[in-house]
Amino acid sequence: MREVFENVSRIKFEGRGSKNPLAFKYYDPSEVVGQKTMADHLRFSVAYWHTFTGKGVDPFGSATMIRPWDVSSDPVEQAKARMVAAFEFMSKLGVPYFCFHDRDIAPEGATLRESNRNLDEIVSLAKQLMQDTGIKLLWGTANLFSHPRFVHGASTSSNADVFAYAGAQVKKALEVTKELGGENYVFWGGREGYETLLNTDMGFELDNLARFLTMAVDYAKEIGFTGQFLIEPKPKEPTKHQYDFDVATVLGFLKKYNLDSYFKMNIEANHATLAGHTFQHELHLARVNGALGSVDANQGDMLLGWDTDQMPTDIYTTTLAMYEILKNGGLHSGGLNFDAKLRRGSFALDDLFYGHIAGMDAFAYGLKVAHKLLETKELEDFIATRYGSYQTGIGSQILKGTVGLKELEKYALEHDQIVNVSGNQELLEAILNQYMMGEK
Ligand code: XLS
Ligand code: NI
Ligand code: NI
Repeated sequence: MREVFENVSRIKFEGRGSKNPLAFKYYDPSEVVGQKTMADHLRFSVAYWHTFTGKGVDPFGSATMIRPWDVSSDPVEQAKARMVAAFEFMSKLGVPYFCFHDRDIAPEGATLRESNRNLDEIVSLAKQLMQDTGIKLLWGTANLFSHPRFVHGASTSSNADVFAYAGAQVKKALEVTKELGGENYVFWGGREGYETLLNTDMGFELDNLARFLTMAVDYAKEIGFTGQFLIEPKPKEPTKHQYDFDVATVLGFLKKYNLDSYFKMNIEANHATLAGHTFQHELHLARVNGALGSVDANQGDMLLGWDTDQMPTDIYTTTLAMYEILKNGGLHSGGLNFDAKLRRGSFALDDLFYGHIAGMDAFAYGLKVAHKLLETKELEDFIATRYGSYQTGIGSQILKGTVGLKELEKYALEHDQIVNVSGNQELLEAILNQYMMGEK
């Protein structure tokens, strides 16, 4: 079969000085950092929807992307050609994983039966290509937001038939994820949220969302799907108020419905910033709650209020993200999935490589800096010293639980001339800069 990316061969690591745009400058998959290779730390994944199915459409303009595989007028044939091209791309890029929604890889049919048949046909091709290339499935998911039937949501729709349809779609998506050896399964809220409380019963919709997730947990057990379930928080878009607003909201929701032991988080950088948090904040909060599962690696634009899903190139952000991931003991079954799309003006085929290489290098650089920071423990030591007052005296009694408000009052009456210590934020930022620039 003729190659689509015929001018590109396997992307190699050439190192810092390289001027070759089709080479890695920092990502050397076999380089050992700490206990693991870079490839094992970073577990990169390509997002099928943006990279292969996305066409560069925006609300003001039509498709711009040059995608030579999109030529057949038969949707199933087109999906097959796209899948073959996808595996050529991923092999040449050297990523170990990919992720998909059911409807990215196979076209929606006229009926649910036909959609399922289309999916089966494409899944068997995917299985073959996965065997041939060794590329694995990081996670699968169901698209419960594009079709007009999901106008009012899926499991939180006011229409019970839509709830049922969404259930059928998740059942099938779980089956194919299992069949392809998927290591995780993602629930992103899609249209699970609301536009106005004038027509919405929020409490009822949240109960239904929990009912739906409970059914998914039960079905996974029934079919023996042992991958990790992930919820991907997002505060807004497409609905004004998404129910899975941020990590804190999702943790509270899961606890309320006794679902917390079944789910971890898939944290997306751009969703964090839309929620008014940093990416690091969301990773950190998930980590300290034992819920850091996987990452949608992208970045937003601070001047724009929507989910721009850009390739992650900001090395400060990737460094602090890798800091959290290393402190988490790694991503375990998760990975760094490039849920990122090229800008509409970056329509050439080679841009697909440039974008992913940029993201992979940014995370590889971040990994090395974060590893160094953890090796010297400079930040960790600072933080430990900062909380040192809890190691002795009244602080240690607070931790042991041997004092109450009465004892605290007695202590405070004798120690009411309080001396605080500086937080030294600017000093720490300067120290971080030294690590970023390789001076430490
Ligand atoms: C959309 C989400 C979506 C999920 C998968 O904003 O990021 O792409 O990752 O459904
Ligand atoms: Ni995402
Ligand atoms: Ni996004």
